[in-house]
Amino acid sequence: MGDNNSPPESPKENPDQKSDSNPVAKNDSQLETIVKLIPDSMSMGKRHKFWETQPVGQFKDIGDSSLPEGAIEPPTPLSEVKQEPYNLPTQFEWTTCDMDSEETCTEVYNLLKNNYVEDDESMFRFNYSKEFLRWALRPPGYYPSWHIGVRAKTSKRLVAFITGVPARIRVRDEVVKMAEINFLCVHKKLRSKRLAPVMIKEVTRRVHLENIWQAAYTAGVVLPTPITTCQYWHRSLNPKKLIDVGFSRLGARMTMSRTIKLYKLPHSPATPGFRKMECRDVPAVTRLIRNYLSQFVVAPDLDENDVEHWLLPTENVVDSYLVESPETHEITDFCSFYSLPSSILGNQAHSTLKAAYSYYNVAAKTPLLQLMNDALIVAKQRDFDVFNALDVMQNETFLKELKFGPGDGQLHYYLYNYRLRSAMKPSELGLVLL
Ligand code: MYA
Repeated sequence: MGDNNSPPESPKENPDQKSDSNPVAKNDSQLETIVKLIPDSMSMGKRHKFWETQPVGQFKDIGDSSLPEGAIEPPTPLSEVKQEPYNLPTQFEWTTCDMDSEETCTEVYNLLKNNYVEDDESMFRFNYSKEFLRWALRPPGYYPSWHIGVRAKTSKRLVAFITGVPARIRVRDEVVKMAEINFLCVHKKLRSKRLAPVMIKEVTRRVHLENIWQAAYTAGVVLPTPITTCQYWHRSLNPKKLIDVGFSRLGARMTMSRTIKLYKLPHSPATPGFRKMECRDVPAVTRLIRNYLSQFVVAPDLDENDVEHWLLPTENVVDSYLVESPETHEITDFCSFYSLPSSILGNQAHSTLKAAYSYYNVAAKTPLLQLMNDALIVAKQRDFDVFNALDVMQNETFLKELKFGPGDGQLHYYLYNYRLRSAMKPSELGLVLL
């Protein structure tokens, strides 16, 4: 399989280094974490002037089993939370981005379209749609004050952005109120000026003002300290376009026509009773998903309102399908994917790569392999070029068989102010962030 590119968030692997030269290896149970972090051990060796001051797992503490699991710092009384925003360099000012406003939403969209995550070779850049941003940023109970922008004072141009949305995340048997932090972006011309730490501190302050003290986030870069490190896998749906734009390469001894044949899919799903999720399915889907997610170490605690928001199909944003037993009409299985195109940079023929991202899938009766093959079929019907999936939950059980190929980068998951006693395997993680 010739896929050689991950979604733009994952960096290319660094050269291997010997694991036994790693001074932080303290016990065997941590070996997996450390081995995963070694390709980025440049980052582990380097100082993190900002992150060293934050309540996050520190590299020096990896493998120290005397440290307790749970909050790293206790909450402070709300009256002690700083009431005024952090200071920005004088030429900038804070703005709260009202995502209901078409004008503001367009400004955010354009900032991200031109400055958000790229792959290492700058071939692709995420191009989250406006509808997607509205969906991602306005879940049940969202706080408008957590949609934070920075403007240039004179031109009023939006030059940076960071967001949080509330979520209940279960870690083992404790459900913790958290913020999911996403869309951290600083305009390309303003990079490396330490704006990001100020933005992170400001979002932290605003989260604290709501009496929330923990957060979850992902990044393609290694920071102190991932709770797990996942890999993206890619399933070609439109191999010719993927090869033409440099997303994948023709495999050794493969011709284009053999490659097209290899990835061909049936025209319609195979599972009897496979259909799009509807509003009336929310209670059954909630039961199915809650039960399924209970097996993972870290997973969202979803109620019916969350399921309605996050999983009910929204055109060009999120797609969900389920299996309704033709005999009993019971909802037995569920699969979903979200739509996140990438701009193709500097290609004459194609400007957009249409990518579907595996979201939450539950195979209670139908074999997972068959369910996911049906998901690929409907994604192909909807004209996606590629179907991406992380190796989280039980995804490893279908990736190879369904002709996904590994990407070349990694996605690291983090918790803020919450320590796990040891890192997890990706298969122990039941959380997908957008
Ligand atoms: S991940 C997506 C991040 N965005 C992009 O990759 C888009 C393209 N890149 C950019 O826009 C900039 O390069 C960014 C950094 C904005 C990323 N997460 O201002 P600087 C640290 C956390 O000089 P810049 C997402 O959105 C870096 O290690 N920290 O750098 C989740 C260094 O600190 P230290 C990061 O390149 C975000 C410092 O920033 C990241 O101009 C979760 C340098 O600052 C990163 N992705 O700007 C945020 N990249 O010296 C954390 C760099 O210590 C949330 N840095 O190494 C934490 C929870 C908060 C809420 C808590 C509530 C209780």
